[in-house]
Amino acid sequence: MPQSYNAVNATLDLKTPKLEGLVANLKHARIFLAAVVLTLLGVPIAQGTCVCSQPVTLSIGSTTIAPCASQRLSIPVYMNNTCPVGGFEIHIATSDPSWLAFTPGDTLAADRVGSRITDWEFFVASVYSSNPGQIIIAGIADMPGGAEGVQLPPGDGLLFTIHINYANRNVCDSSQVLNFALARVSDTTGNCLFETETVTDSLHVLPGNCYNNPRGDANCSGTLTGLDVVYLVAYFKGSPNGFCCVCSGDANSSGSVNGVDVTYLVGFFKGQRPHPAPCR
Ligand SMILES: [Ca+2]
Ligand SMILES: [Ca+2]
Repeated sequence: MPQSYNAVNATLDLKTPKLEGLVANLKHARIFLAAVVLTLLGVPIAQGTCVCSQPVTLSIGSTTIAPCASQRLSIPVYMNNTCPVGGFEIHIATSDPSWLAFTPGDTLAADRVGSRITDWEFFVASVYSSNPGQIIIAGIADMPGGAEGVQLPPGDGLLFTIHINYANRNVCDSSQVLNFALARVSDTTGNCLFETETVTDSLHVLPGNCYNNPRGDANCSGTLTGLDVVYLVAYFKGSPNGFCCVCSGDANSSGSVNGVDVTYLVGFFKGQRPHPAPCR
């Protein structure tokens, strides 16, 4: 086995024939997330610490989004390295997957379009079905059978882009952090890991329009119309669309949304009820 193999292969030299056979098969089945399998088996990707004048820095930029609309977000992840890199395994986790989560089984939950590693011979992203709040991204520069000597030279820029879903219309005026749950970056031999530093920032959901809207403005249009009644009824019939804020559906200021709010809105349009209070 050539000495220039990547992190995973370098580790194999130290392992049992059974494990070597497993990973040999993986080489022919690239859909398999080799690095993650090794991690699950308790096998370190690399041994020791690489010598480099500067730690590898991984960072996720801050993102600000508008509420009240389900959306798929594209968030770049950057790497700054002063020594050549041959592989990595990075885990990124949300702090509250109830409203910010990856899609389990989504092979496009991360891509390397326009990144610094478009020539790498292995790249895969995986979201566990049991934990949509965490994604694992693994990359290997130089695989057996590919071009020789592929690596990431020193530099600074886009490593990959993750795609995550903001899907809860009830969340507004809130934020959470996308954390690096794990960051392993190896040299081109796979024999050692670089020291890493991670930089994260918050994903902010702006305050919803509901803040200035009347209660009962279920569709967050800013005004009360018959469409809000339609929206509320659809919600009770199982529509996946929720509200910008709870107050958007809570026409009677009771603190919850239920059928009484429909009755209240209809009463308001008939002139039998006072104008719903402001949302805030
Ligand atoms: Ca409305
Ligand atoms: Ca209510």
